[in-house]
Amino acid sequence: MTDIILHHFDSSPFAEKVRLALGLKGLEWFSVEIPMVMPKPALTALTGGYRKTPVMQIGADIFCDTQCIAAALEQRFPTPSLFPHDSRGLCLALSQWSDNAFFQPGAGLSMGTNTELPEDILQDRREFFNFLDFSTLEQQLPHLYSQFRAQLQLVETMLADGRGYVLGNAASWADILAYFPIWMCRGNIASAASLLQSLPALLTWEKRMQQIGHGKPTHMAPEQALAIARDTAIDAVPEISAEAWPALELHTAVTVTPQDYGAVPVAGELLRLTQDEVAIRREDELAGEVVVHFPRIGYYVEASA
Ligand SMILES: N[C@@H](CCC(=O)N[C@@H](CS)C(=O)NCC(=O)O)C(=O)O
Repeated sequence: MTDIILHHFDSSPFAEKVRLALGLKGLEWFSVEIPMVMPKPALTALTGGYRKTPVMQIGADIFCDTQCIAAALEQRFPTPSLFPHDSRGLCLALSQWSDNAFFQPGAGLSMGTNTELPEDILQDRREFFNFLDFSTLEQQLPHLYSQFRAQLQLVETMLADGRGYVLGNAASWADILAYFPIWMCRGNIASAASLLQSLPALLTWEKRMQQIGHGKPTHMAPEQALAIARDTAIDAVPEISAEAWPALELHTAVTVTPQDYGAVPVAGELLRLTQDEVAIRREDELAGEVVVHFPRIGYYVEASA
């Protein structure tokens, strides 16, 4: 079973990363729309509590976090590559820049300037985005604009010699990382047009990025995705690498928890622990036996008490 199922919602910038990766690879996929706020019962049945957007499912294997999703897509569908010119390490390292220094001021500006955001979403994100101080958001806006604009300038500089894409002549995960905060800005931040003016190389490249598209999505109901998880055998191969920290045995009961916001621990039995990935096996009433995969970077792995 290699059908790709993406659990996401249209306005999610992190989901846009994965939709573009699917577009870059020209893949067919199934699209399950998830709620923008908690509760998300079908999603958390699959993930064991992880609530962030997006999540990718292939059969009974569930991939959390865009780092992990990019690596899983690349492994299964290597051509065209998300990491051309042997750029895997560079591309994955770049997410520390895009997902934090670039995305976070953009998220603050979205929360602070998009007057169309419904109250339930604002309320949910006030508790969720712990990197923002909502009590002083209004006063922080000029600084957040300055930070976001300075990051846009970095993207302009990356492209200033007229190259087609960040790494040269082929679109890569590096482009997707540099692009997704700009996509968020267009949809959410007041004064987006004036923020984005005077960046000629960025604007030309942005049009190129928009042409990548999203591959070929087909709508799927959440119940169908759960039935697929229940009816499919897990595919993950057990592996504990000798150099992996912490030193834990296969099948140890563990929790995996994001280090940053949305830090809900997911409990299960350790199935994979490498430098790239931690994967745990769990049983769920609705989803059956599943393996939930996370990236290694940015996640706590702890033996359950
Ligand atoms: N590190 C995660 C971050 C994902 C993230 O923050 N997603 C936002 C949406 S764009 C989110 O989860 N928002 C709250 C929600 O969807 O419930 C990743 O790379 O996938």
